[in-house]
Amino acid sequence: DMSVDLGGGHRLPNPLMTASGCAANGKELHRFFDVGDLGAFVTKSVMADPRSGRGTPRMAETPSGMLNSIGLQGPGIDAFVDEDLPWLQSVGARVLPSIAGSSSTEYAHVAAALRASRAFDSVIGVEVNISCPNVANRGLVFACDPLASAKVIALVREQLPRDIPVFAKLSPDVTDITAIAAACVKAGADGLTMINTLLGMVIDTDRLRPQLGGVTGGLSGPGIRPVAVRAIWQVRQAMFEGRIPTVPIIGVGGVRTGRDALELVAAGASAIQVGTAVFNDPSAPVRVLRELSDLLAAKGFERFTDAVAVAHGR
Ligand code: RRO
Repeated sequence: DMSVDLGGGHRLPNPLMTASGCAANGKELHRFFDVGDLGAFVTKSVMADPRSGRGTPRMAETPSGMLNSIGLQGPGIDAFVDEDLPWLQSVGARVLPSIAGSSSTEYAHVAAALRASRAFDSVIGVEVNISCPNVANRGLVFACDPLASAKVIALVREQLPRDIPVFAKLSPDVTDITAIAAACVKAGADGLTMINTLLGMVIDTDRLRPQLGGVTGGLSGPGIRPVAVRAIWQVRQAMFEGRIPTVPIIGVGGVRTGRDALELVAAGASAIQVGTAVFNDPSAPVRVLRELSDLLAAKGFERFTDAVAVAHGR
């Protein structure tokens, strides 16, 4: 039994999710596996208006992972609720929409529009992306400031019914991630997603110029897994010590195998997202689920939640 409940009474059949951004609305991945088989499908962050994103090239590969400077490309919330969400509902997906904004009122507007959607029944929670590294001005990364984070979370929380858990997606690019986590949970976040990409940069040494159109980009993939493990562990430890109210953590960062997923669970996560790995193996999320399930069975666990309880009992 791999099922898990992350709040709001929505029992997910398993803890595996896509990571936001790696599969915009699900159609790309549905060619490779049934997105309804995931615990939940997480969308690319959606903002109020359509956006074309930053200049190209917007992706670069490095030995430790991938850099992206997409810059919040997307259809805007109206097209999302008219087309993307109904399609996800039609294939039986449980959806965790990721939302973004350049002001707290934009986040609130996007959340309210989601709630008014005819396909809202497919939504099992909302992931609030306060940590995109590719906003025009780094000063606008809400997740670098506890007060700004709290304001966004509180406003989004107000727009949504109680049975829709709100997850705050945190940035690893902060001095003390436990302070941001505490601010989000105290403002009403029902859970945390950790972590977004780590700000990085690649230079083309032939041209002696930055490789990405956006100059800097977010690093994802194998190189950030130890950062995710550290961040999740620190926040879980703070919950254990009573410094942060205990809420579920969705772990994300460089997961490519079932063993990687188990590492994030052991650090403190109760669900797992797979992102960059889908670029080499589009079915990676369901493969990781199978591998995690086999690994837990080999360790004698009958239920995923038993493994979570043992891992988090420190
Ligand atoms: O669109 C992006 O450039 C982007 C976003 Br919103 C994010 O949250 N994380 C990331 O690495 N890229």
